[in-house]
Amino acid sequence: QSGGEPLPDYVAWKDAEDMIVHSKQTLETKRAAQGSELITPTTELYIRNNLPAPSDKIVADRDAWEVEIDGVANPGKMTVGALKTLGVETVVCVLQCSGNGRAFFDHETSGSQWSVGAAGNVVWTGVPVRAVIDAMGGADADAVYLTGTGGEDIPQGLPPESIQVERSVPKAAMDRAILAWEMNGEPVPLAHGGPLRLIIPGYYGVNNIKYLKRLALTVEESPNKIQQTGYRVRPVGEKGDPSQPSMYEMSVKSWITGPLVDAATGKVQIHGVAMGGVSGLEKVEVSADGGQNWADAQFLGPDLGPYAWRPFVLITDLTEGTHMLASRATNAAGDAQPENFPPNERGYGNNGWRAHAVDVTVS
Ligand code: MSS
Repeated sequence: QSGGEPLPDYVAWKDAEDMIVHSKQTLETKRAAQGSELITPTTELYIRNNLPAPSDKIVADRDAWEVEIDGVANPGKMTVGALKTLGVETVVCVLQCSGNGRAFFDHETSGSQWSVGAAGNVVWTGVPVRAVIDAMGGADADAVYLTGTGGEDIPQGLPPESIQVERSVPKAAMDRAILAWEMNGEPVPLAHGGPLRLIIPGYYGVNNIKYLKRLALTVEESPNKIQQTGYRVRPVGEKGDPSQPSMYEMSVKSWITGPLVDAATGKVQIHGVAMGGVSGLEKVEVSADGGQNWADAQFLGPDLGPYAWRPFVLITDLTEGTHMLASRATNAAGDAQPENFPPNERGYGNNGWRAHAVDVTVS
């Protein structure tokens, strides 16, 4: 793994030693840096921007940022300052890009070659979407989706549909969604969507709209490319279309974060992180022989809820030689990670345990 490359200006405050820079708009957290971290420090959380981030002028007066609320009895604009009077809640959830694990597929995929680092566990604080909708007189009866729009400037001459980040999720997600102004105890940095971000716990990263400028209950899904054909799971070689599954709910997943390369013989701590997707974790098993034998790992630290990840550890004996270390999580719904996750055109949703295993040399 490389790392330590110079960081783009808008994220110059991140810890370069812990990041892999794929491009100006895509930075990944190093696997080793994830370690046994309960919460991912903001300074090492990954970055994925489909468009360049807006100017930092939008975070100069955070409480003045306005979000338009539509598809309700009394549509209108609300400032962040006003939202703060409607209610407040904190939720811990995994933020993970749809393409995390893409690098582990055998077929060629376009897009950032993320391994495990396009994911982090984050504490968000904001107002429940439910409270906002209630304050606006309630949702339109015929609404089917909750649609959020990102506040980036659209380059002149381009139709917004072709490029604007706008995503629709089934409206049931509204019950756990929040509009967040705080992340890990600080105002949400511009790079992560400040002044206001839509957070949908349990849903893939793309649905968590940064610089939220509009939130609407809608009858149709967004007409934008990112919704209609982007983030759709389909067979290799096929084009995206609205009939294919959209990247919504995350699946159960785990990976080893250490040791990654070598270890000394004798007792070793094998550690990693695991997530249940949309339900809590039941268990994580670890194998030191490529999946022939498994032992239950121990969770580290408190359970921060069904949408959070949990660090895990197994103390075991390793003998001299090369060992394939693997982890396999099972959630409360009984779903376990598959050995192999089927390839798909854009390389989304990889949670296969074999692809996430590491070969470690013990001497
Ligand atoms: N939002 C906006 N507004 N824009 C953009 O671009 N992106 C997505 C989300 N949101 C965007 C948004 C994605 S795609 C992701 S992952 C996320 O975000 C990330 O985050 P951060 O904070 O980490 O950067 Mo894939 O599924």
